[in-house]
Amino acid sequence: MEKERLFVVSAILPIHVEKKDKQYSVKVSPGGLVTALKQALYKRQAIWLGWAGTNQINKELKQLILETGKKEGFALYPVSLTEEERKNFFDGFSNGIIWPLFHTFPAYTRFEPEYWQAYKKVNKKFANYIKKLVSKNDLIWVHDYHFFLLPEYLKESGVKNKTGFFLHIPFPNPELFFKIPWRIELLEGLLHYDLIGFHTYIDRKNFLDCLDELIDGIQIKVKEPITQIKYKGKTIKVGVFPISIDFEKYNSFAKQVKSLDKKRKLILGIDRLDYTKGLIHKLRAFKLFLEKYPEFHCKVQLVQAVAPNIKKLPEYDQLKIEFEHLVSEINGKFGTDRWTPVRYIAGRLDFEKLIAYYRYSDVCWVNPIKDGMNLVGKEYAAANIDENGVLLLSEFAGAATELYKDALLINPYDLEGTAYTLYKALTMKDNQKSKRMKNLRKHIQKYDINWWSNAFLEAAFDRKIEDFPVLEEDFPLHEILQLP
Ligand code: GDG
Repeated sequence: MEKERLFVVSAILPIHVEKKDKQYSVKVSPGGLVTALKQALYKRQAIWLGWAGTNQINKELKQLILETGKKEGFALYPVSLTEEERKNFFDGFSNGIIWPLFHTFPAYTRFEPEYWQAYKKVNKKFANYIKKLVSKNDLIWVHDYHFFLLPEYLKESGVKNKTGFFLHIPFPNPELFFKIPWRIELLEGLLHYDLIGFHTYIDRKNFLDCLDELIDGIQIKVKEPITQIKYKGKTIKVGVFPISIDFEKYNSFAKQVKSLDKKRKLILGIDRLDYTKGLIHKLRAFKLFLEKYPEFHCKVQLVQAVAPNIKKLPEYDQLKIEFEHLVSEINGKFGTDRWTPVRYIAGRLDFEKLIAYYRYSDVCWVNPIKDGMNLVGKEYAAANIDENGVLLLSEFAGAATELYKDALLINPYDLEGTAYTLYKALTMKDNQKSKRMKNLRKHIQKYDINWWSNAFLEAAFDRKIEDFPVLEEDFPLHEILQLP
């Protein structure tokens, strides 16, 4: 009997392609999803399908991508898109409609009909690629908001494999979701998956409420841990699987990092440049904090790293300008020749520096307006091995549904409340800090990334990571990808 392999689909492959002097180089990017799936993929006969981040896929690059995957022990397969498809599918439907709306930013949406056409077209394209590569028993795990329609097209093209879907971003309530002109098609598309997974119970509730109001004849039986839906003779499972991190990696790396040359208390922010991350609200609350608590002048510094966003949309340029303006305003108003209140790092920190900041910062400030999960708070706790830090966490991050007891929760819209909670974090007694941090670390260690992958795979396919076939010494890449 043919073995069941794991077939992963994400919009973008977890790689970074560079071209220098007409020579390509390809590296696997150390993003969250790779880490999450590494154990299930590594040296197993898994295939990962996605767009390579460039439209210029030639034979040489394709080969290089295959070889890069091979080194990691799994097959990477690039999907080709035209520039128009890329623009209307990524910038248009995915990041110009779903991303802002699902993160409660309806004013940023543009419901252009050509975006919808591209979304359908690219979902169909992915279905055709999968059809070519999939074997009868493969289990297909699809990731994120780019693929609501994919399982329907897979069925239409005769692919009958089991499919599981995980949404990495929040699911909105009906009032927001109903704005989408193609709302019924999106829900009906999703209902072709065998399992649909969310980060939180709130997301699941929102999804079920939308189904209940929009889909005639649907039967929903809310049950823990897995809810069952019956629709058109099919049973669809819905579950809650809060994603996590590789706790051991952060915990053990933190033991090796060099100490920071610290002159004052550090408040740390690690974010991608995105309007969902609450960066402007954070700076405004910090400004208020400095106004209200002058005793902290010269004694604290907000270190805020802002990693660039690959999404090229006007909202991001605008955000960068506004953010940088506010940094200068705060530093100009409160700073002295010896003290810069906000240390803004424009760009990605290398991993070692990131871990050093996690270990030695007194407070980590996670301030999203809305976030599916947000892994930064979990990483901070895992690397805070001296157990003397405090996590300041927005109640609108998925992580708050798990960490609410031991983090200090904030409403990022409430600037006064946030400034006061920051004050509480900075003045908290050592025994309180260590008690809270111990509890956070215990929870994150128990519910780590392996817990997450296994919980999803078990619910979707009744399989665990170790059930997937291991590769022989010589990786038969061409055979796996059925290439000539
Ligand atoms: C989505 C959902 C959900 C950031 N700056 C630097 C850096 N990072 C790393 C962090 C962390 C990751 O980026 C960001 O994690 P998020 O959880 O915020 O992820 P998103 O990219 O928003 O993605 C989110 C996630 O999917 C998983 O389901 O949690 O809600 O939006 O790992 O460490 N890493 C380094 N330098 C930086 O400057 N090295």
